[in-house]
Amino acid sequence: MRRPSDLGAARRSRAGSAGVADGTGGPPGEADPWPIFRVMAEDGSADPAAVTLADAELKELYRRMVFSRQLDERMIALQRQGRIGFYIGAIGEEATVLGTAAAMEPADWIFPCYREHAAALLRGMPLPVFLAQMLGNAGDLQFGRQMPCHEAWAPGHFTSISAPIGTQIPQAVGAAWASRIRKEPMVSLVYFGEGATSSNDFHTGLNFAGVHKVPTVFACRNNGWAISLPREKQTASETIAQKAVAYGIAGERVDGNDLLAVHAATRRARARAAAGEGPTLLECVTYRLEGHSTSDDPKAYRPSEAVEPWRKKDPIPRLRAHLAGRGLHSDAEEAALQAEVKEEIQKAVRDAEAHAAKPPLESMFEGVYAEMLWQQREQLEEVRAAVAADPRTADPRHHGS
Ligand SMILES: Cc1ncc(C[n+]2csc(CCOP(=O)(O)OP(=O)(O)O)c2C)c(N)n1
Repeated sequence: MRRPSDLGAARRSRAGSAGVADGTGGPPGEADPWPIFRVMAEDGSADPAAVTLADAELKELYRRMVFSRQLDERMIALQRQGRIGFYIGAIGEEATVLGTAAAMEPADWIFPCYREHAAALLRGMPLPVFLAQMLGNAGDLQFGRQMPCHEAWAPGHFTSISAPIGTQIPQAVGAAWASRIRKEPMVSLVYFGEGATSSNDFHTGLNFAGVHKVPTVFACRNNGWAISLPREKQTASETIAQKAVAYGIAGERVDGNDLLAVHAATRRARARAAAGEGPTLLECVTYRLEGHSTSDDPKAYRPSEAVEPWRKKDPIPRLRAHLAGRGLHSDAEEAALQAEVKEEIQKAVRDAEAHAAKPPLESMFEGVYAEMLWQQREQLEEVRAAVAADPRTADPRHHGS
């Protein structure tokens, strides 16, 4: 990891370098100032001394990675069948999402981007509540006001998914700064893609956090693409991690498909933040294996040959190979796990769809202000009258509570 004290040296080394970068952040013939931190080789092998997670934790995180993959696949299928309106997932990025989230403490707050559903579930969000948000039914804590995939789970300190790019970054910094003032031991973790590192909010958040040594971990999922824009066209910076230099904070590149490395790097970043040593920008190098969302067709701009090398680096088989190599996971256990996860998701979807009640009509107007304004009361009456007069809404489920 580059700490502020040795960032100047890194920068000079980069500035004085000649030759063509090889795309991994280092020019030929020179020590790479932004090496990728890795614990597990691509075949899953690792130095046992470098493994910082206990066997049971590792197995649990593997199960969650499998769960995340299956949930994403199932939700995409539901969207294709017209059963939910929209989905955006994390296929290929599971190690980045879970490795970071699992390294935080329960009191810490997570400020997600929009691919971190596995982190919401890790923080205790019940699957039925997640699915209710997906369907916008009466079980949805947000009363169907948000697009699908915009869950929030306050009991687990998981704020609402943030679709406007980068806005969650200064929010995470503000929350951590407030905790610091109150002397609470909270560190915030904020997620964003590499595209968001070109946003105003990235600058605002990292600048403030750098100046005030705010306890925030900035987790960039560098998945190579901002919808159809490849990383190379997003920023002229050779790496995302080196953007930390400008803010005087620590930066580190991590193999985002290596759960062990992501977890260890996040633990270090959290420890630094908690000790008052300031924030860290973690660049988790990973890849978006599928489309941006269900509204996207990557075939329009990305040849499948570009994806193939990354399929071979899939974080799930890699961790499976690691576990198998250490005698912690067998083929029979894998088959049982896949079947068990499939059944759990299928059953939860069945139950969620059977719960067909819609959110009450009133919920459109409640909760906007502490008390409804006369304008809202008037609008509510208007909607009630319109619904009552419309034969298409004779279904009592449309009539609210
Ligand atoms: C302020 C704003 N501008 C544009 C968009 C449209 N948009 C949605 S996702 C996205 C790309 C984001 O890419 P990146 O930050 O790399 O995250 P990734 O989707 O790859 O995880 C854009 C431009 C938006 N949501 N918000």
